[in-house]
Amino acid sequence: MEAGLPADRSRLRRPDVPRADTGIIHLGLGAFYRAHGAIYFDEVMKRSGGDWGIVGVSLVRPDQRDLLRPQDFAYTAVELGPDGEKPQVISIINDVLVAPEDPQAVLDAMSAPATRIITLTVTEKGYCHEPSTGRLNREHPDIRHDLANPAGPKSAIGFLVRALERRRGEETRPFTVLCCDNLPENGRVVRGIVLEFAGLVDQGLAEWIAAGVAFPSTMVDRIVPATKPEDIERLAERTGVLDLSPVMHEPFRQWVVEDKFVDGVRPDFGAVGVELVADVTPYEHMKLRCLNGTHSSLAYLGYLAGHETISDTVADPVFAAFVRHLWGNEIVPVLHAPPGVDLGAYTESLFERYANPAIRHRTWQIAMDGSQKLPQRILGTVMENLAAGRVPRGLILAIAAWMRYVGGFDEKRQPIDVRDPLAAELKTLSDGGDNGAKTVEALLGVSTIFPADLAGHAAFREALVESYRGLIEKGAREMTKDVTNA
Ligand code: CS2
Repeated sequence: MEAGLPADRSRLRRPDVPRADTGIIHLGLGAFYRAHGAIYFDEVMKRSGGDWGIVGVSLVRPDQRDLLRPQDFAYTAVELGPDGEKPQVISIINDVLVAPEDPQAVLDAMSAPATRIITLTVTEKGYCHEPSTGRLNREHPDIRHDLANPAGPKSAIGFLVRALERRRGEETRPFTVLCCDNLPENGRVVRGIVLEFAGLVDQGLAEWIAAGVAFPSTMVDRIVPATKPEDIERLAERTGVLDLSPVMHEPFRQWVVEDKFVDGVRPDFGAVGVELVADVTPYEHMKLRCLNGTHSSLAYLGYLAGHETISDTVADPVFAAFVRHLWGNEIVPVLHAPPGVDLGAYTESLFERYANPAIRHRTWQIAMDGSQKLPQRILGTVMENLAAGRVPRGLILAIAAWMRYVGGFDEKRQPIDVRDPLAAELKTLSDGGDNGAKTVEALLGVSTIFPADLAGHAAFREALVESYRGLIEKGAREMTKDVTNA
């Protein structure tokens, strides 16, 4: 792939852009953060200044550090819009640490007095919690490890608590924990998980954290498909500089942040369009349910129907009608709109974002980690419909499609590469079933996903079994069509 491409990667960082001192340590340096939070911080620095440079931390693999270091941690963010591609170089990252290689260096960086904010994108599963309850999973291997090894944590939660423990010991002010993952009321949930872990270490520490650490909730939004080898080549041909780790993103972005920071210290968010609000909950619900809920629904059904990307899926009229049905009949009726937001216009703009053909966002990518995503994206909406006396058949079909997906074979009996922390358990449950009521029952028994009152709801179970059987007998596309014809 590199043959014939310009090789001087150090030319990416422009010498005339001043380097910001580090004020932020970011845990979980994936493409989403580099195409969202990091760009906002880069703009804040250019507009208003401040010590908001970022040290990224990879919690698992060294790949990002190895790719970014020869580029002096600069990279290109490419906007994929209707008028073509717009690349810009982002140079807000000062260094990348790899936690398993040197956990002490990560704790040192997090404990430094200059560090004021820890941002996180560790994905849903990275919080080592139970998605159905939001509580710490004390049996999680990384949590057990981190409780036993204070000097060398593995999990984000372990790093947060041990760094705060050190700051308390050294009488350094605490930092703000800014969660940028798609969890509901993400600040409140992460606070609960951190306090539970801290309480297992030292009750006094838990009290100190409860009193002094801020965990603002946030709503983050930007569609960022995984970078493909052809993206790298195209970009290099266009710019004449080889960037081995660019990020691709849609034009749209949104960041809503609860204005609650330790000592009021935060970047000048207002200058770059971050919305600062007193209560993020209605924004989070809107985004998680309207966007992520339909994303996951389209991902499972679209994948089973043979569609590679979200834009391919909504180009199919059956799925276009289906997603509009989900918004209009199942999701929006149980939502409270944030102040001044028209949900009809919001969902219509989501449709346009999905349809953007420049964004090759694979259904397989979105289908990952369903066990960690379903509760906040889909199950809450389903429960609220049931409570209002309605059976939301479209979302129930999406849950059935997830059940079919984790069984590991598509409609042509081809194996599916199911990526999920519970993949093995889900496969065993699925294999032990009868491709009907028993399979559904076995999967509904996974209590970290399905709350007992939902799993036991008669009308829900009945509709789910019917959908699941229908997927096997008629296939995803026919079943999807049935929902909107009903
Ligand atoms: C997607 C999200 O992969 C997924 O699960 O639903 O990453 C989605 O693209 C973002 O949340 C959009 O803001």
